[in-house]
Amino acid sequence: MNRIEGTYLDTGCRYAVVAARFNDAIVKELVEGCADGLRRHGVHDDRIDLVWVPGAFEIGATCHKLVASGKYGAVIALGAVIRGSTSHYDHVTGAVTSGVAAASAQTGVPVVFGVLTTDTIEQAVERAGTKHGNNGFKAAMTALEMASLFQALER
Ligand code: INI
Repeated sequence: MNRIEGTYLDTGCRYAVVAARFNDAIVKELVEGCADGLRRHGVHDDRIDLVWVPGAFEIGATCHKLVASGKYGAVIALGAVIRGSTSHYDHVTGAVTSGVAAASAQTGVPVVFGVLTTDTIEQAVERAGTKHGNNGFKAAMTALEMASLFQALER
């Protein structure tokens, strides 16, 4: 049996990070965690492109444009959608989830879903560098693993 899986070793590829400005106090922490994760695994800043978009709704189309360029080994989507008291939450979470999945499926480039979808700001803070770690750092680990896996699958 051939077992094929990715590693956390840097493949030498470029990475793009798409970050939503909405709830930016939280998203900035995710971006920092993500950059920290990539740097600690040998990815120099000149191989990381950081793209800011207004909100999570705009993430999917932006990821699609980036992966379609063929320049990146993986793209990482970061944002924070917080339920609050409106139904806007459901529309935005639905759009960003399907947008990210479609961008990856249509191009064969891994797109990592590092978007927080929480009921409260406290839950988001807990996932942006406090109690539950930093989702941006975890997204960076997934990006390294998926870039390496897809490289192995092409061999
Ligand atoms: N965008 C977010 O990234 N997070 C949210 O919590 C949010 N809420 O709750 O409204 C949000 N809305 C903006 C949306 O993503 C778009 O930027 C906007 O609708 C313009 O298209």
